[in-house]
Amino acid sequence: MPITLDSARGIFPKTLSADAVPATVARFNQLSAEDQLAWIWFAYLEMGKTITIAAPGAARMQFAEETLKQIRSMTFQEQTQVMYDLANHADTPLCRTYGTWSTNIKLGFWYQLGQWMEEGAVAPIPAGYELSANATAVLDALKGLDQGQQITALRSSVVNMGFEPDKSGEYSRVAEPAVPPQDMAQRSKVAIEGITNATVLNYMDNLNANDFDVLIDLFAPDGALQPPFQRPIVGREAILRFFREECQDLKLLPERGVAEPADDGYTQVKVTGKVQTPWFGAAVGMNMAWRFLLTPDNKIFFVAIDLLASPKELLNLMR
Ligand code: ECH
Ligand code: GLY
Ligand code: GLY
Ligand code: GLY
Repeated sequence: MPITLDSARGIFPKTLSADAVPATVARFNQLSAEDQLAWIWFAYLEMGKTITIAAPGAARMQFAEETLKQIRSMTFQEQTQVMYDLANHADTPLCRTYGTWSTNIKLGFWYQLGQWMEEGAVAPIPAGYELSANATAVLDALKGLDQGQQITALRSSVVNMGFEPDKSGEYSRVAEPAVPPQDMAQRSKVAIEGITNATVLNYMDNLNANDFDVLIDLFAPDGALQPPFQRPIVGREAILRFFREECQDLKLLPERGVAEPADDGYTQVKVTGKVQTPWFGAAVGMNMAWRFLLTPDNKIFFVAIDLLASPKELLNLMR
């Protein structure tokens, strides 16, 4: 059977990903805008008991600054309306601006609003707001997930807000500037039990070093990368843009893996381990798998990154 993107997506089918995350997000999406905002607020307070979000860097905040200033100068009623509009995906200028921002700018924007809500400079979620029964049930579901899954669900609720521009037409995306790759002298090398494949090791090391130009050379021209719960991103150009916009300062801590021959001289490799995001640092270790399909000349034809259902999955290297 010739290898295709579709067949590649099915390698290591026994990998159990955290389906509870999209399930929770789907239930969240059914809630009213009012409930959604209060739900996020309560989820955020709950999480804040055990972990803190790192303040976003200035490079990131400058893009949201104008919008934030504008919101800060509004009345409480207007501020509340803006938040409802964002949750409702309303077609307003502000919701359109939000839609052009990268994930990290969106998160930084809400981080700032959250601070201001706590300080009383921005309209708070009304004290004593009572979540609907549905929203309470979805919040309970969230509390039952592990922390990596909780922050993933929280992030997607933020990413989905605003007015999504038509990505086929003219549309200017706004992302923070790329950081320079880490100094050679400061780089460390991963060691993965059971794996000696140079492409896989270089993938981890170059992503950890923010060395995206070298990283992208590991991919075949028609290669694809599938982030957790998303469709594959296809082709070097699109993958490189994703790395620059969304993948700065990640920490990949792969632990073990298995490599096996596949059809047509390809090799399939599964690696499991932890990943840390700069937003939470070492406080949250997400349980992840990487499923690679490598061409006969050892280029990445496909890699899927999965958020795992449980820590037990870290030991599952079965086909
Ligand atoms: C308040 C109330 C009103 C409404 C809102 C509020 C604010 C909410 C805030 C939420 C902040 C949430 C944050 C979440 C961050 C989550 C980050 C995650 C990162 C995961 C990254 C992974 C990377 C994996 C990858 C690997 C690869 O090999 C290739 C690339 C890639 C409360 C005011 C909204 C402030 C900060 C989950 C898994 C390993 C695929 C990227
Ligand atoms: N401290 C979160 C970030 O800037 O990525
Ligand atoms: N935006 C995909 C991920 O970081 O998981
Ligand atoms: N989405 C990349 C990060 O967690 O910062």
